[in-house]
Amino acid sequence: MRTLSRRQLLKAIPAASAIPFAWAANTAEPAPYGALPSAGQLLWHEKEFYAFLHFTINTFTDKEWGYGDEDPNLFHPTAFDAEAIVGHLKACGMKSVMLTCKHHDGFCLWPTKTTDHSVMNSKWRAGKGDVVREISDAARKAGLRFGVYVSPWDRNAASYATPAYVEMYRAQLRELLTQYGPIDEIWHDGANGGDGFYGGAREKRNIDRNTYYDWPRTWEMIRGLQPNAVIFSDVGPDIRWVGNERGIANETCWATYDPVGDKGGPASPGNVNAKQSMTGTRNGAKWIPAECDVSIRPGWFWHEKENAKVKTPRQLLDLYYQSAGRGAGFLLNVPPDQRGLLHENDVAALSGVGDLLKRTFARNLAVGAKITASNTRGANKQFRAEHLLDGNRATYWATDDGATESEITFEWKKPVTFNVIRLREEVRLGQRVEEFVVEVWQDSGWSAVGIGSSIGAGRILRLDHEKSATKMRLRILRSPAAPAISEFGLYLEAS
Ligand code: FUL
Ligand code: CA
Repeated sequence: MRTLSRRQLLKAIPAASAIPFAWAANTAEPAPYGALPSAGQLLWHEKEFYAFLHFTINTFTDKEWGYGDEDPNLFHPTAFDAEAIVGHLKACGMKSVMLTCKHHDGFCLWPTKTTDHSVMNSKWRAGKGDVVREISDAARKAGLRFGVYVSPWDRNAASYATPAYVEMYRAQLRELLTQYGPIDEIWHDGANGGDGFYGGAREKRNIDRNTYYDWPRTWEMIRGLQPNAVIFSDVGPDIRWVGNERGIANETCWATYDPVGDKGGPASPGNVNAKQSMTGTRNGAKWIPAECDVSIRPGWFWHEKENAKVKTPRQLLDLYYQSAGRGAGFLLNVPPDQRGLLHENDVAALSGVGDLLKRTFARNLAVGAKITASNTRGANKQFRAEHLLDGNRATYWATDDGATESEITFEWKKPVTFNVIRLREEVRLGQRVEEFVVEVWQDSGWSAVGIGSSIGAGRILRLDHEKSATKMRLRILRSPAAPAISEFGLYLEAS
């Protein structure tokens, strides 16, 4: 009997992918690539569109930043209704709500033991009110998650800029993280230090942004109290500021990120190179995806004079594409008014964008395609390309290691008409793909309709014109590790 060399043997066995319906068993998942998301970050990636509520004494004084000397009685919403507010957020598809529990003026919207400057000393609900309780209860009841914004800068606190204040700030966080159920996200603002009331001193106080708060210790405390919460600041550790307040991530936006300070050197909340935050760092050491915070109005707080300046549903949809459509989070601020309700104009804009989003993304028009993959990992069913169309982020198409340039072809019996393409990568395995192109078959050749680099948790390509095709392909042009793509969607933007 002739013995075959290993090379000849391999040649004699047909490539597994060429054998129809003979799926192999027990192929290992691709090895994770680079920095990876935590369990909390994976949950965060699913939120995509969620609300910020800027609400405090500023709502009644027509200010954006309170000085810190305001009388607590100024806080007097006449018809505060947490369930009504949350109901509007839920109706437009938002998945969570983050409340300014304390803004820079130091007024606490919950009955804190750490300061007198709170709802306890306001006549609103005879000092028995608790905005944090009502919003968090309403959120939970409606199936939304709840997050807290707690300003590190406190223009009311006499102790601000001394070590005692850092303890007070931690005590405030401890109250919020232990008395209001599961917290989804904790927001540390980057605005730190400057003029303030400071218990009557009325002076300017500056702090060293890199050292004063001893952030690592605070974050460790948060982890102990709410292990699944993600922590946001200019530099993470879990979610990073996108570097602007316009709600826009860069077209290429990596979830990995190595923050650097404004002038180089170490970064910290309030000291970061914001331009870099828009893009992140390819192959950065940590998974710190971007969050795009933007207000539905020019200001963060409600002002009568801005009632006519609420963004339109189309503008909000644009922002959705430029944030959630680039792998980032879309944190849209909708500030309650002096009644303690969302203003009618804001409600109309929310419902408008909610409707556009729902109608646009209701159905993946690619479903029903005949799919052919240039390579399927281990010829295993677990990694087959059909997973791209099942609407489930947890199932994905992957290739063999080494098959980093690969393609999927979709064919339909009738032409599919679309102008929006959405891709998702299996981010549990890291951010892998570096370059891809989507092409349609026209006449007798392929023509590119969209190209991109980062995919991540969600990447949307919006085309200038509608396209119709009976045949398309997705080509992964560059990926340092076998691609792992969980979704491919085609949509027609609702009019
Ligand atoms: C900024 C703050 O100074 C604004 O008032 C607002 O809260 C925004 C979300 O963050 O840094
Ligand atoms: Ca899938």
